[in-house]
Amino acid sequence: MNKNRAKNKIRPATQFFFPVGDLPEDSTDKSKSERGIALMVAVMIISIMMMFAAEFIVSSTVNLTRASAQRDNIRAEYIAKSAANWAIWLNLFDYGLTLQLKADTTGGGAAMLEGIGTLWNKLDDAFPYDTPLDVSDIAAFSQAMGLSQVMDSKVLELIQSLGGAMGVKVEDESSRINLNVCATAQTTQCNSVMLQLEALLTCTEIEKDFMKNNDHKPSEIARRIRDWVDENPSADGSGYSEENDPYQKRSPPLKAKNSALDSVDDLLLVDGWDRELHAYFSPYLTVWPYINDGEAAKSKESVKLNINAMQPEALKCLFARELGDGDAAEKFAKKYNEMISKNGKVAGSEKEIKERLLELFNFNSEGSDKERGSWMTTNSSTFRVKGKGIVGEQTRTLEYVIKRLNKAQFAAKSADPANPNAPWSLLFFRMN
Ligand SMILES: [Ca+2]
Repeated sequence: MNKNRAKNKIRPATQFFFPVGDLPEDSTDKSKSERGIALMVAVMIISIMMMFAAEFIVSSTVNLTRASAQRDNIRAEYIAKSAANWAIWLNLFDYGLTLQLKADTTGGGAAMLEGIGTLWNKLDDAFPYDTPLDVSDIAAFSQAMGLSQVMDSKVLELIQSLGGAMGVKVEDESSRINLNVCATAQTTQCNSVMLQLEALLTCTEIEKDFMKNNDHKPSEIARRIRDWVDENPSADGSGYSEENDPYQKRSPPLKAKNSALDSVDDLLLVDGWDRELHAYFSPYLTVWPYINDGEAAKSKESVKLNINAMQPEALKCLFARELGDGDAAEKFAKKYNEMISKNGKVAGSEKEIKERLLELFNFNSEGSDKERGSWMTTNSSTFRVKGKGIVGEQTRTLEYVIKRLNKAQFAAKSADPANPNAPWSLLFFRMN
């Protein structure tokens, strides 16, 4: 009986070891209950295998994405570095050209200088920082600027091969009010900066209303900035008897920094200087150059602003008193624009500065207010250079603040073994 039963046990048909089809009719109840086990085991094995496969696919996709992001990031970094280096090079090329043309006594120099303008400004136009353009446009720009004659063509090919977009910006820091002048305990110069700052904060009716509506007293705000920066602990004209009074009430309590600002954004720590004020006025302010050399700090140069590079609205503010009210601002804008379109600049010499101040504002540099007459210059020494590279989803930015060296500074620096040949010094550096 048992023998016969074993003999009659019929296995289900299989394919690749998996059961397929139905069992024959005569199979017993026991074999019916065993039918699905092989199938379940098989399904489990397949599931596990699929999990491994899916994990493998996900991890290789992630790795691939990360690798290409890394590649794009490095490319973007090189584009940003190229942009900044290019801007520095053009900036210094301009400097050399200006110096050379100034030394040219044949008379041809002055005429050429006006036609040339600043090369770095053109770079700024060609590859706007805020809306970077494709690096493939570099060749056309280089051709138009005649740079192909002084640059190795392989350099262009190399930059183009990086793909992506480039943006450049050069900002003239010598056209902004330098708050760090007050950090060096030179009272005369710091007082000039206070006057400049106050003039900016109370420039037109718009500024006056703005300060009034926000309950700010311009002279007090200016002095709180001075107290925050200058070495001494005294407070004068800031609305407080002690410089630390407003900061001690904060949680945690603070003390005035009593040294140079690291960036204009440090102002947000100063009592009364809020985000709104910051957004409105910070574009006209700088912390560069920080002059910690005693002799240089005593020089009037530290408070001078480049009349040609200054934003016209800030220039207007410094002489708003003479300009008067009514349609004076419109007249100023008209005259200013005429000067720029005719000569490409406001003034080319000390003598011209005086003439232009009289013409634009009816300001007499020889009058009782000689102080303000001495604020203007036609030279710039400090620049902020920004380079941006975008490849795919990756954006890198590079920012330098550089200071051109004069002859004596360059001679001193040439002895520096670390970087003997650069005719500029690096004041600030940031890569993001
Ligand atoms: Ca102080």
